[in-house]
Amino acid sequence: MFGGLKKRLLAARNRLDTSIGAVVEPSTAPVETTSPEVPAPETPGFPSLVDKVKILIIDRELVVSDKDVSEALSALEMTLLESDVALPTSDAIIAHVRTSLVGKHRKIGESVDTLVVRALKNALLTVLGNGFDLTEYIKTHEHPVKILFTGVNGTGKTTTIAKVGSYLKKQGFSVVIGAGDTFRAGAIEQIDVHAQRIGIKIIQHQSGADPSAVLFDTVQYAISHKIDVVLADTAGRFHTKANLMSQLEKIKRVMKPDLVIYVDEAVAGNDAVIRAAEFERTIGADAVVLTKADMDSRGGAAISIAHTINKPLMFLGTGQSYDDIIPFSPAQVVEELLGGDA
Ligand SMILES: Nc1nc2c(ncn2[C@@H]2O[C@H](COP(=O)(O)OP(=O)(O)O)[C@@H](O)[C@H]2O)c(=O)[nH]1
Ligand SMILES: [Mg+2]
Repeated sequence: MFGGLKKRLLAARNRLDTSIGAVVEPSTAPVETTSPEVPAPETPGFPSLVDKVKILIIDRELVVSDKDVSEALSALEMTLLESDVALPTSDAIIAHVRTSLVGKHRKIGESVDTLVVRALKNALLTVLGNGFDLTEYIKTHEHPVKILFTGVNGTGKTTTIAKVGSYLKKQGFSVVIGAGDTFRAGAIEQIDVHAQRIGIKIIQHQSGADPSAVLFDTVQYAISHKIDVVLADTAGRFHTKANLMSQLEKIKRVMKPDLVIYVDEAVAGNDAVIRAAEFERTIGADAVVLTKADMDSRGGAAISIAHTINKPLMFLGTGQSYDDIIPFSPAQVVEELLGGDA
C-alpha cells in the first residue's frame, strides 16, 4: 500500500536532511555520532541517511532560513503532485513543513533527520484529519443506525458493504443488508451471495424494483427485529446523472440514513478526489471509504480526500476478501509512510 509514495517521501526527506545538514557547520558541531534512534532507511536504492548527512546532534542553536530549504521543499511539492496529491492539499503540507523547519531550533540530542521527519509527519497529520470511528458512532447513536453507501459503478460499494457487515458482526452488532441496487443485472444475486457467506440477513425485491421501497422495508425489518445496523447498497451513479440523483434523493427521504458513505477507489487518484468533492457538494456525504488501497502505489487520494472535501476517511479497502478492510487511522498511515520514532 502506497509503496511508491513511501519511496518518494524518503527521497524528499533525504533532500531536506541534506539542506538543513548543510546549515549545521560540521566544524562547530560539538558532537558527531551515529544515533541509534535514527535507523538507516530499509528501502533499497537509496543511500543511507547516515552516509548522506552525518547525524549531527544539535546542542546549539540551529537557525534555518527559507532559502536553506526552498529547493528541497520544491522537490517535495513535485513529489506530492506526482503522487496525485491534490494541489490545495500539497500546498497545505508544504506550508506546514516550511513553518516547522524555518526558524530557530534548539533541541539537545536531536538529529537533523528527527527534525525533518517530525515536520513531515505533523504536516501529513494536519491534512489527514481524524478518521471516523464507526464502532464508537454505532455505540453512541440510536439503533438501528442506517448507513447508505453510494458512489460510481465498480468502485467496490457492494464488496465494502459485505466487508463492513462482517467487521460489525465480529464486533457483536446485529446487521441487516438492503439490496438497493435493483438496476444493474446480477447486483441482487451478487450481494445475496455475500450476505449468505457472511451470515447476515438480506432484504431484497425483484430486479428493477424501486430501491427506496427495498430500503424502506430493510429499515422496517431492522426496527421490528431490533437490529443494530442497516447497510444499504445502491446502484452506481455519477453526480451528473439527474434521474439517478433524484432517485438517490428519494432514497434519502424514505430511509433517512444516519450516515451517507461515499465509496471510491484509491487507484483513481485525483479523479476520486474530484468525484468525491462533486458528490459532497450535490448530495452530501458524512464519510468516505477508499477501496483498492492494496493496488495503489501513489497514495494521493488517501492523502487528499479528507482535506479536500472536509469529511473524514472511514475505512480503507485493502483486498478482495472480507477481512481486507481497515479502519482509517491517520497515525498508522503516517507511520507506514515515514516510519521511525520522531
Ligand atoms: N483489490 C481490491 N479489489 C476490490 C476492493 N474492493 C472491491 N474490489 C473489487 O472491485 C470490483 C468491483 O466491486 P463491487 O463491490 O462490485 O463494486 P460496486 O459496483 O461499487 O458495487 C470487484 O471485483 C471487487 O472484488 C479492494 O479493496 N481491493
Ligand atoms: Mg454494487
